[in-house]
Amino acid sequence: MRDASRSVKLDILHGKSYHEVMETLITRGIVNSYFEKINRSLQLDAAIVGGGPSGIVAAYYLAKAGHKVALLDRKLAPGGGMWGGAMMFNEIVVQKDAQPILDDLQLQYRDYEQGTCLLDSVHATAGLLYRATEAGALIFNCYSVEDVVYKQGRVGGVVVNWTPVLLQHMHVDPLTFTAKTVLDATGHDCEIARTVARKNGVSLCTQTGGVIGEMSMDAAEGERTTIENTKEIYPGLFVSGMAANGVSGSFRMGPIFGGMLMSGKKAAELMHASICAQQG
Ligand code: 48F
Repeated sequence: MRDASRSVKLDILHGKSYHEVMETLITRGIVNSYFEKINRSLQLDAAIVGGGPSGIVAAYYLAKAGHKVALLDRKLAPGGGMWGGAMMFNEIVVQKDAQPILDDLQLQYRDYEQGTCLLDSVHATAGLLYRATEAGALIFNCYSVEDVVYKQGRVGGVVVNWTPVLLQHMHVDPLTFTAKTVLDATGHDCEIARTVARKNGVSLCTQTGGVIGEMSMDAAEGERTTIENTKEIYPGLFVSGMAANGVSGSFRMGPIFGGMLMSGKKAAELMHASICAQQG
């Protein structure tokens, strides 16, 4: 028997077959909209590699300052190590020093002890992603940054490929997004800093000139140094979050996230200054 709701859709689509038209409409909308998004990202002010808390916060403040920002994350769901709280207990601790950032991003928190507060980690991660995209940052998920654009002694963009292509070891060449500034927010592995040092034989702005690698856990010290270590480690290349401590050989800190948020904000401020200086 013929379904009445289907014949209404046939009318709406000017009498053409529902199956013919609707599928094409859906595909055309997605393809055109997606390629328009890529086109807008070919020449960026800031390319942010890694969508953990520090990268998302950096994307939020840079987009809010009016810059062209894209954040690339290899996972289907950006958010890095924040979704799962600690050992999948989905709560996180944030110091009050980072409260202005929580307020800027309109995240909900409850007071805890000794100048800290508690947040639901799913609410916090979803909230960061929502506010960053609302501010105008474009997020490309399932993108792995496998290299950088490197010209005249400066990092000038990112070389990207689909994560499934890399996982399957397919021999497929990448594409590039150029950028005035690049942020390594890749977390514990400091992937972009390692790649820049290894491939180009250059010295980074660290005690050894290379990626030193992170130390074991000291929550208070790790939090303090994450912010201190957030800097431009090579012309055009900045580091934030756990990558900042990894590059400079400092401590990990576990499920306390104020340092990550403040590091992301500091990275955005440094990158903003660099973008403005390049614009003259
Ligand atoms: O590790 P991650 O959450 O970065 P973060 O901002 O925060 C660290 C904390 O989550 C936690 C901690 C607590 O205080 O120590 O670990 O430093 O997120 C890093 C993101 O980068 C992505 C990865 O999928 C993750 O979402 N990523 C890593 N390498 C690449 C990448 C790459 N080469 N290309 C694209 N994305």
